[in-house]
Amino acid sequence: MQPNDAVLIVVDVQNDFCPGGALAVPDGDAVVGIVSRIAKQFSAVVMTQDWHPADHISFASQHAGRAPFETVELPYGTQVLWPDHCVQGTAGAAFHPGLVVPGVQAVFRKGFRRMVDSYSGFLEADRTSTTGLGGYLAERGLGRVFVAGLATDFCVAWTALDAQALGLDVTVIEDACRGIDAPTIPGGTLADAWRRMSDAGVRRGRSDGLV
Ligand code: VGL
Ligand code: ZN
Repeated sequence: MQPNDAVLIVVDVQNDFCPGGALAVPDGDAVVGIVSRIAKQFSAVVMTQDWHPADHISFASQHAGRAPFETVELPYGTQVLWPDHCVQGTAGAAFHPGLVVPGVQAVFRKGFRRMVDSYSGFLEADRTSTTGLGGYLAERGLGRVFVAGLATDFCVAWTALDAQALGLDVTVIEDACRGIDAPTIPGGTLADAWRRMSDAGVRRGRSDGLV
C-alpha cells in the first residue's frame, strides 16, 4: 500500500480517448488494466472526466472553416481545436468499461463551461475557473500525488503541472499513461510535455516501481 497521504488521480480514461473513440489516443486502452491494478494500492483514488457541452468552444465544428488540430486565439490564449469528443451524457464520455476501480472516491468533471476548455483537472484554460480538486486534496491532507491516464501530453501533463504548482509532491506513472504526440501542434509532442514536467520538478515513475 501507498502511504495515507498519497492519492492516485486517474485522468480521462474515457471511451472517446481510446481506440474507436472520437479523439483516440494511440494505444490508449493499454492504460485500463494497469490503472485498475495499481489503484488497489491507494487508499485515496479520484478520477477526472472530460465533460463538454455539445457546442463546446474547443470543438473545430464550432469554428467555420477550421479543422481539428488547428489552433485559434480565444480570450484566454491559444486553443487547439479538437474533434467533437466527450459530450456530456454520451457513450464517448463514459469511462472505459474495462476500468475497474470500485474504490474511486470522487470524480472531477472539467471542460463543462461552453467558453472555456480544460486540460487540467485543477484549473481550466482561463487559469481562473476551478474544478474544486485542489481544495479537495487539501481538505483530505493528500499531498503526495500520482497521476495516470490520458493523454500524457495534454490532460495528464497539465494536471501534474498544476498539482506541482500547488506545492504537492507529484509523480506521473509513465507506463500508466499514453500520449497524443502531435508534432503539428506547437509544443504538442510527448517529448515537449515531458520536458515541461521535468523542468517543473514532476517525477517520472513506473507502475512496477510503486511496489
Ligand atoms: C484531452 C484534448 C482535449 C485529454 C481532453 O484528456 O488529454 N485532450 N480534451
Ligand atoms: Zn476535451
